[in-house]
Amino acid sequence: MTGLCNLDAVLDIAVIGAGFAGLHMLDRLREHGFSCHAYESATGVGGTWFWNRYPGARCDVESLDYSYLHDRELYATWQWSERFATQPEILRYAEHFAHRRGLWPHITTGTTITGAAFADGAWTLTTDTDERVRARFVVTAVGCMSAVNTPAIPGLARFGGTVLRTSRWPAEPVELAGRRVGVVGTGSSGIQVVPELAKTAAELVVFQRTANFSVPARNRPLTQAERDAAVAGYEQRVENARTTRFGHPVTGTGRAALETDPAGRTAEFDKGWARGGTHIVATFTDTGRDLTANAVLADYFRDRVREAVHDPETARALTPTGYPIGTKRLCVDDDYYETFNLPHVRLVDLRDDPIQEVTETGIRTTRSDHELDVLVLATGFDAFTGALTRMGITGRDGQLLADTWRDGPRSYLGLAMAGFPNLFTLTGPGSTMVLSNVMRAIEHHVEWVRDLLVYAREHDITEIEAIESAQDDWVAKVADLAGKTLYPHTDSYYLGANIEGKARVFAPFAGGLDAYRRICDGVANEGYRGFRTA
Ligand code: NA7
Repeated sequence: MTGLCNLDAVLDIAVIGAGFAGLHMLDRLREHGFSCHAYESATGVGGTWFWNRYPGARCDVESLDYSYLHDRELYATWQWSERFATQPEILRYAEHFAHRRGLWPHITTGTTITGAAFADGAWTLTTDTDERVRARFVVTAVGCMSAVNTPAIPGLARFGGTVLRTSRWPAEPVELAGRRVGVVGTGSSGIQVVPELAKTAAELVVFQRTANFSVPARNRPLTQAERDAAVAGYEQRVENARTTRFGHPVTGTGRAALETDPAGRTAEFDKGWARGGTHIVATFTDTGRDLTANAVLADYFRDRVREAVHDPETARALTPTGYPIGTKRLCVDDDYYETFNLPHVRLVDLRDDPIQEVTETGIRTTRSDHELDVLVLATGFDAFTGALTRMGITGRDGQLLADTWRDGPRSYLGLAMAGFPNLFTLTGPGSTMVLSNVMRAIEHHVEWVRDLLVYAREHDITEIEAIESAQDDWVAKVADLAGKTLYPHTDSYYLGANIEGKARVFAPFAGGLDAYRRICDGVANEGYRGFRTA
């Protein structure tokens, strides 16, 4: 790893973050001869896959889709071992890419950007190591889910045992044998970590605020025949990235649930349940937009929970109610529900029995004291905006991004902001983000920003900034699309509802990656319509 670059020099481009987006951006910029460098808080590359190394951490997108496509040789040679890859394997993949493309010397790890200010046509970045970096352009690649949410549970600091966060899990092994472990949070991370912790902990207590919908992964090793078929189908996969809503095809019946008889519906859902993974939600065309149709799918899931969990009271508490399925991120699990049949695993339903405080020895709820040695927080993130607003980004006329976004994020295409020239945000709020395969979104954004920077160089453009009115139109479009979905029915991180005091604004572009890509192409083809250049 290198140290910081020569501080008297002004880089063409500074990249913030060395996860999948930052690595790919850095590589593309280097290919085009820009002077560029990436800065990364972690002591290695991989972003979310560096940090979220809790037992059971896996991608909920299938490995053959959660791969870079822009590097054809890599796609043909990397051998994913399982249908849904584990965190260590995905991290190895990121590290391998960095080696393969010679990126390591151009990345400073273990360095957090704590401030970014635009003045006199360039950005000055400050770091937690008291360094300064100057760059004409900045590209943020900080991820959608990287700013950790630590809940304001009274007494948390007083706990005498070990506190672990799924989002900052230690690299060294954690000894849990014989210990009493509590897990707070039952989103994707909680649902993945619980079955693994149950294998070693003496007692496991799961504190659930909201029961989530979860579908079995049906994970298994990939066969060589499957890998070969993926390589043979590479061109089609690239085409799918351009032409499908999620960046990969999702197979359904093409029919509406409400126009299918109940036995036919159940038969189709059974197929989806047996197949595993999230495809089941696309079985019918209407469950994502019609509440009655959605309830049919939700009821199917609820029946599966009641089937899997032996104790009726625990089954009742684990059964999600009160919001449409799919409006919070659908979880993908390995034996999550079955874990609650084990004698040493207990569920505490915080809706009935809320947390009062954390004590020195455990968690006190209204009805009981739960004695614990280890407390695991699987409490999520200040999603989409947190990593950007916490960075101290100051644009034109000293305006702080955190203030500008106080009433919700405002961007043009999710990629740029009025008042913040020469700054581009990969997977920023207002892009498709987690509503598409994020690998496909990353690849789109990286190529698009690369093209824009090449265009700027070719046209001697030194400043480029989103125009306020174009941004207003984009913000209105994102809101309009969200309003046509069921998402606003539910408190979720999509809306910022998981963070106290955060503006409730649906941040992702819900129109699909294919439509989003067409719009971005149109903007570029019209000489970057909606941008002011100088
Ligand atoms: P999520 O999906 O935001 O889940 C966080 C969980 O933590 C969720 O069950 C929350 O309950 C719970 N939570 C948060 N604060 C509290 C407090 N104060 N008390 C009790 N429970 C709390 O984060 P994940 O890390 O699981 O997943 C994030 C993404 O990573 C996921 O969507 C995938 O894309 C990968 P709530 O539902 O808010 O009631």
